[in-house]
Amino acid sequence: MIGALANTPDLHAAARDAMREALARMDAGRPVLVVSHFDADGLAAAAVLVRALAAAGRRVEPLVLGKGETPWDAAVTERLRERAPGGVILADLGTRADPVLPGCATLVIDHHVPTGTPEGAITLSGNGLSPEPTTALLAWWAAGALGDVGDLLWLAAIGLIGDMEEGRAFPELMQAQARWGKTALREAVVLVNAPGARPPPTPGRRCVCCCGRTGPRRSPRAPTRTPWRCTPPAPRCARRWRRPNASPRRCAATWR
Ligand SMILES: [Mn+2]
Repeated sequence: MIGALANTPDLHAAARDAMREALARMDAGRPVLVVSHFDADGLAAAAVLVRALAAAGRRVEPLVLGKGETPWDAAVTERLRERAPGGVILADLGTRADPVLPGCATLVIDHHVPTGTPEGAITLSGNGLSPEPTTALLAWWAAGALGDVGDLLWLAAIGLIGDMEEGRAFPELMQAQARWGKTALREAVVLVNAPGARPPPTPGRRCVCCCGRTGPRRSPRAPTRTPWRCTPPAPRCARRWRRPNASPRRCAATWR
């Protein structure tokens, strides 16, 4: 095991300490950039971190990476640098030795097999723990340093359910299931991981269907019904198609 959770009797306290130390290293005058994977665990971790940091009065911005992107890609690194963050939190994106933004305070929260120990960063790795906490749960433990995060526990559960193999029992999951309902949490994970889900657009990408170039598009599931229309009418792509009296659905269009 590597990082702040290795050889500690109290994982929760160690995670909170790591968050405190990471924030102390960051420039509080500039936003914390929370960079995350786009799956249920990564999104839930980002949501926990952004909400908890904002509630604690920190400036914070999320950045969800697209499919196939890593923070170590030159193009992604450039996007991170352009944001001029006061610090970076990498959530569920893997654990590597190379710093993403050298000189910028970094907290790595992850549970994948590390390929190295992050240089100059504080690391919360769940890899090697049994049971293995997912990134959203690690983030929730760490966010405890910022105040009461009890109301965000459902997000940790989303990450656990999204990534978890059968039989891994965390008390946090059972608490969340008792409070919000097993079915509701499972359905939320299914929605987040819906087959039509696409990573969010990166700057410069446009959604073909929502930009008016190809006009309204028929639902692939109901090709004979009224065409789906994009609401709001395409000043910015909202990634969702709506029709009257229907719940929002994910846009199945391609990004380019
Ligand atoms: Mn994960």
